Amino acid sequence: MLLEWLRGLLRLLGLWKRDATILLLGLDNAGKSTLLHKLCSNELRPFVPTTKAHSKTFSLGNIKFTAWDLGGHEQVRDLWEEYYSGADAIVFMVDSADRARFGEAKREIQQILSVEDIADVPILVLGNKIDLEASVDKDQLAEELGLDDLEKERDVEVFSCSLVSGSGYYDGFKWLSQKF
Ligand SMILES: Nc1nc2c(ncn2[C@@H]2O[C@H](COP(=O)(O)OP(=O)(O)OP(=O)(O)O)[C@@H](O)[C@H]2O)c(=O)[nH]1
Ligand SMILES: [Mg+2]
Repeated sequence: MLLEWLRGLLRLLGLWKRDATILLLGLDNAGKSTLLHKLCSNELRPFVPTTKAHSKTFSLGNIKFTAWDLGGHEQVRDLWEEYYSGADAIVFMVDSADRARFGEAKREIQQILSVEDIADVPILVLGNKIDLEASVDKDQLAEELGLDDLEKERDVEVFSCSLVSGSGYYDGFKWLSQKF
């Protein structure tokens, strides 16, 4: 309790700094590489599908994030679990306009939620591409992914965002930053 209070005060004064390792997960084409580049350089640029895990570092507020972009193609998803042990948080990205793949995205996030070792790791779910007409809002996305009736203890929050219009993802990271 006292520690929480002290940490809050130090954070307020800008004196509490820390490092956090996060994993960017989600199906291929969700926008993970685009997000990481945007967070590091505030630019939008196209990427070829990620086949090789790579990390980048950026700071938001008082936190220095090291983010692992692992690639979302089915063939490389087996790699994800090798990174779980060092993770402080998971960012799970979903193309919120790609309704045909919600079932596949649900399977993947439910699999992540079933892993005991990361039961305490906060998960930021980003419903990306809300600039597209076909996109669903965060409540519908939560329902589609089976996140609307999670137990209270799970630290999972859904935010809608668009990297193209530049909205929403910062709020998601603000939520995540409070976890450290
Ligand atoms: N309309 C729209 N397109 C986006 C947005 N964010 C990313 N994209 C596009 O989505 C496509 C996939 O983006 P990537 O960042 O390569 O996706 P990824 O999740 O890294 O995919 P993998 O590396 O294959 O796992 C690209 O064509 C991006 O330009 C967005 O907010 N809106
Ligand atoms: Mg990628």
